[in-house]
Amino acid sequence: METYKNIENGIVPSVCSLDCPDQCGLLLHKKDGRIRKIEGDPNHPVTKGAICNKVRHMGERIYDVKRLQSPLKRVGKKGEGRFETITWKEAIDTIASRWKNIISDAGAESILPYSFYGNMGRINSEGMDRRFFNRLGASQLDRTICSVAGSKGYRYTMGGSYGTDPEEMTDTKLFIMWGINAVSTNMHQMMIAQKARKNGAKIIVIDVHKNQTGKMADWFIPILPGTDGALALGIMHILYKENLVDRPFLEQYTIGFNELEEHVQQYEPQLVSSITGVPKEDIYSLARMYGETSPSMIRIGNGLQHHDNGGMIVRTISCLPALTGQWNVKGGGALKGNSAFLAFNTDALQRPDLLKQNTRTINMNSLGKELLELNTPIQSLFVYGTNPAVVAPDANKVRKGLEREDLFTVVHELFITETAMYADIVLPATSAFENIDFYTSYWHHYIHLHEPVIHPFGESKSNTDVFRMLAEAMEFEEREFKDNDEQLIKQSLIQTNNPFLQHVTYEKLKKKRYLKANRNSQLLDNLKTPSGKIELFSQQMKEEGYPPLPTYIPILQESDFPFLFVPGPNHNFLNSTFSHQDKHMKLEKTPKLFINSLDATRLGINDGDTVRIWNQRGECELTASVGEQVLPGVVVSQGLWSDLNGKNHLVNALTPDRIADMGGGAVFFSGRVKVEKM
Ligand SMILES: Nc1nc2c(c(=O)[nH]1)N[C@H]1C(S)=C(S)[C@@H](COP(=O)(O)OP(=O)(O)OC[C@H]3O[C@@H](n4cnc5c(=O)[nH]c(N)nc54)[C@H](O)[C@@H]3O)O[C@H]1N2
Ligand SMILES: Nc1nc2c(c(=O)[nH]1)N[C@H]1C(S)=C(S)[C@@H](COP(=O)(O)OP(=O)(O)OC[C@H]3O[C@@H](n4cnc5c(=O)[nH]c(N)nc54)[C@H](O)[C@@H]3O)O[C@H]1N2
Ligand code: SF4
Ligand SMILES: [Mo]
Repeated sequence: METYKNIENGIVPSVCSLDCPDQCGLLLHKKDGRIRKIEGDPNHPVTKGAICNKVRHMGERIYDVKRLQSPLKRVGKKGEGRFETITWKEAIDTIASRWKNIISDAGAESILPYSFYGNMGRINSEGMDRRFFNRLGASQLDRTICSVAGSKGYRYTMGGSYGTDPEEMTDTKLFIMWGINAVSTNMHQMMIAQKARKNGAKIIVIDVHKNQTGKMADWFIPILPGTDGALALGIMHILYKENLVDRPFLEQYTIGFNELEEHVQQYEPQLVSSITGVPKEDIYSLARMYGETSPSMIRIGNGLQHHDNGGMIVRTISCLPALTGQWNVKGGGALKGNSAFLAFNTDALQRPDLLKQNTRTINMNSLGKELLELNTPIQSLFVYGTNPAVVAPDANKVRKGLEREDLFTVVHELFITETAMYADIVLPATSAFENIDFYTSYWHHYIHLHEPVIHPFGESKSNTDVFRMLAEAMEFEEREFKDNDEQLIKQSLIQTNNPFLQHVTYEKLKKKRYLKANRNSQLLDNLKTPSGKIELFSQQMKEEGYPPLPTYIPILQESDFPFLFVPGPNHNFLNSTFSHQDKHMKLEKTPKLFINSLDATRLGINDGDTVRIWNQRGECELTASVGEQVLPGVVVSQGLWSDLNGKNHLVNALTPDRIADMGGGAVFFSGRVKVEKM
């Protein structure tokens, strides 16, 4: 069979590699060997032929003239962006010799890999790289920037990232989109909800911003940032009091329901209203609607857990479907993440056994601090699949760290990003279209195999190839570094203990391209909590120093600056990806700051004014959007914009690098700022 990449003219199947829950099946139209058109695979059971605008215009990015073609070395000052082309041999030799010196001087722990999921392909994002850095004995990176606080909170209740199958939600009667901008960030979730709406379902959105999703809701409930835990407890208070709980379910499948009943008595709707800003009557209506409608579904987003108390918020919300017995109803329950259904053999892929010595672990959210303050300094940084100069919190600190003359930085990228501007060596990366890999969604239940659909761009190389080259240059003899990509995938799919994936093999996947996790083994009988039940009371939490019952803990009041600042992602970028493409920038127009008209009037700010927002960490300039989309005292921006164009658009200059209550998570949305007209 002709491989897809060799097909010059025709339609070839692909998968979207971006860090997005939908993980769409794609069809690429090729002409003269180039991708001319990208569309959703109409036969894919979840994608159903629809994809987002961002990826429909992915070609702009793949063939962008700015895309890197060959390795570079720095010739100017750090951050200046002056580079000279070098060969792969010179690049790899330079890295290996610098690392050998660093290791003999200060130990391998002085080297830090820094990566995230710019490409969700498993072998490229967490395969050969993990083997390499384990064998090297480098510092370990705790990859906490995205969803870890909430996932940990959810796990205390449910035992892992197990939720409702989105394909079962077509008959759901109530959707609560809680802290998720699904229209922009999970469009197929919204498509499913809208289809259900045609059969009478209601869509409630609880958010701090009446954004793309809030505007489509049947009922939008604005809430003050970081207070959702209190709202969930207020709902529980009413559910118990009005006997809207499913007692037989609670008795059979949960522990702690009696303790919880007593505990939530303190969360009187009046008190909850004063904390959350949600009127008391609305709390009653919401609780009754939730208690009386079935099937009901809570889609728990990522936004509401980017707070100091984000873990506890998700821990708390995830107790609600148990109270109403919704886990026993088709299309009912909750969905924070579904990755556990597709858990594969990470040990076989990543080989933690190759790590022979004790090494320190560094939280990726503290990058700036760790670059500047560690006693045993990080001497070399290897960045791939992420753009920390823009996406990591407290960005000015990150950049100060990256500026260190004694830091040897390598960046493997498709573009000269803001981070690559600080690199000593830049290596050109293939796009996911150019690679073989497998993909496991964290929302739907499909695992995909992707075969290369185009040839590598210029001299670019995949992550797995780069780490194989580095292994050779570092003289690692183990055969684990000789495994090719196909072998890496096969090893990952040798299942050990995931009952939902036993039927999946490489051969089957190659034949079918995607396969669905098998949910015939019952979730409620296989819960991975210590008790095997849904834990409304968690002894484990108690032992780890948390309140064992869901509890409202406010976010830190970090300063007296008047506004809480919520800088989320936007519709046309994917984090900072696409923020360099003219097409996507034009679609997104300008970076806005949403502010309530009461606040704007008081500050003399009109719609469309340029405003400066600032705090103790930094500042940036945005365009005011005045109205009722946010509550007074809250300002919201959208998008991780580039500042390479000299524009002062770096929102993370203002975000705190504190660590959330659980899992070492990020707290992007718990910072305070001042706003003034320019
Ligand atoms: N178009 C697009 N899609 C994306 C991304 C992107 O950048 N652009 N990023 C991808 C990634 S990596 C992720 S993690 C997901 C994230 O996507 P989502 O899960 O949607 O998370 P966010 O967009 O960060 O935040 C969701 C909502 O939470 C709200 N929010 C903030 N604080 C609070 C709070 O305290 N309470 C409540 N109730 N709401 C709050 C924000 O206003 C926002 O509307 O999207 C993925 N998909
Ligand atoms: N203020 C604020 N900050 C945030 C967030 C927020 O909501 N607000 N969201 C946070 C969240 S949830 C996340 S997940 C992070 C995401 O932040 P990042 O993980 O940094 O995501 P991107 O900005 O998309 O950067 C991914 C980079 O990987 C590169 N890349 C893509 N494919 C490959 C490949 O195959 N190999 C290599 N070597 N490189 C590749 C891309 O070119 C791109 O520059 O941002 C976080 N930062
Ligand atoms: S970014 Fe998300 S919605 Fe867009 S094509 Fe990729 S997986 Fe689908
Ligand atoms: Mo994320």
